[in-house]
Amino acid sequence: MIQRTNIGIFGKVNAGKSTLMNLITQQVTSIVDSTYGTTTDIKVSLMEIHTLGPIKLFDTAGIDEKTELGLKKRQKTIACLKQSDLILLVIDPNDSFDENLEIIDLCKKYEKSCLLIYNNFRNKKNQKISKDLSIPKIHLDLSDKNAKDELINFILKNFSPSKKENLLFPFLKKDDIVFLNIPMDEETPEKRLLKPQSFVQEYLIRRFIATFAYRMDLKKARSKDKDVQKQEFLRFKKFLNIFTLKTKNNLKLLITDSQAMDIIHPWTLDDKGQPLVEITTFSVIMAHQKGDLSFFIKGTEAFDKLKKNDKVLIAEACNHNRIKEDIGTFQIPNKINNHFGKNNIKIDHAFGRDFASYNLSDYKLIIHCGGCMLDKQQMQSRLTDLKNSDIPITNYGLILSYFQSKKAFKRVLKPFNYQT
Ligand SMILES: Nc1nc2c(ncn2[C@@H]2O[C@H](COP(=O)(O)OP(=O)(O)OP(=O)(O)O)[C@@H](O)[C@H]2O)c(=O)[nH]1
Ligand code: SF4
Ligand SMILES: [Mg+2]
Repeated sequence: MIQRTNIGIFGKVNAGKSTLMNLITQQVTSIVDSTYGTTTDIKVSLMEIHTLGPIKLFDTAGIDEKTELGLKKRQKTIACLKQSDLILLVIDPNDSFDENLEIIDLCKKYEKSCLLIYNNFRNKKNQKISKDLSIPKIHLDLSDKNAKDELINFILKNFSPSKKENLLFPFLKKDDIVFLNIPMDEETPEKRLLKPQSFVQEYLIRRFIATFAYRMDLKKARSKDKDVQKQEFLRFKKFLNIFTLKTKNNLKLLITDSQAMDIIHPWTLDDKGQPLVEITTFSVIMAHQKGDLSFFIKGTEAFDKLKKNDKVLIAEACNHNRIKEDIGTFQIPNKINNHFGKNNIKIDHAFGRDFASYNLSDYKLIIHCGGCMLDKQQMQSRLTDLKNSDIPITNYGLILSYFQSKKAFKRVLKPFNYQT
């Protein structure tokens, strides 16, 4: 998962936004045309800028198109602004400035860095420059390919991306061992691990922390046939014992797929009910890395406050293949129905990237997937909207541990020093 700096190009219709996109990418990435409202959807380009590192560049539609289609474009543009770290506001100095103030206000509201790019291409003599906004600005002819260097230098001089990164496992050190429990089913893609699994494994190995990857057979582990279940338990124990009995204390953490919490929690307790090893889940790690774990914890506790006829939204950030016993469409709804009685809680689903278009204030709780397909900025932008509206959110790893027991919930948070 490359952490990119997201740079969004915004402005009024026809200000030259797509021309700027093409200047930065040095190719025809976006269509440039004098037709009003040429760019309809967000255009994305991934690239590397020397000293800025990997970036994700967005070209957006103008915010001032007053048609019905224009309002739809505008919604997407504002959603994109929330996911951007830096806003390049393209201004046609011969056009009225007022609508640009809205973008500047949004930058302030969402604490985004903003730079003004005056596009000097029409009727240079009559150019009006807006009052001093104390925002760094530059004047360029964006259709001049040579303007790129000047532009990049201007960006580098006035913007430094946040390099703040959550240290994921501050409690782990070189030569510690981490057990990864990766049950696979029909939803598991061919030829690769799921993103959080490969990300965590790579992250650990890079830091000289050894990983042991294990595939649990969940069907056998949950089998009603006691012999089948016992065999699977003994198989798991055989591997767990390698680290907990012999090397003693080198096994510092077991990370499991959230849906196996019902097995992993009891199977990693000793005869006296004491943990043999600390455990957490891949989705809890995702919440810690991209989100705000304390906000998710608070959200999880909102589950107990749900009442009859309340609405819950189960949100998944992608549209993957769903099997019969899928977590979001089967396992979690089942647990909710078992807890509150069938259909007492209304459950809706949101699949894909279009989270903001749901009427989020209708929901008393959002249960989100691990969000592995979202970058940090996208997840943060979802959380900002929810925080502003005081809507609780939890995620699959947290809620499945919570369903298991308060003790299991505490266990998955303990490695991160969170108390509940
Ligand atoms: N000569 C010159 N023409 C420009 C420049 N920037 C934009 N134009 C012209 O202005 C028109 C609109 O440019 P775009 O880059 O498509 O503007 P936009 O802001 O992306 O417009 P929408 O996508 O419709 O909102 C085109 O006809 C461009 O050729 C410039 O720097 N120099
Ligand atoms: S984005 Fe969400 S639903 Fe899709 S694979 Fe990642 S965790 Fe699962
Ligand atoms: Mg455009």
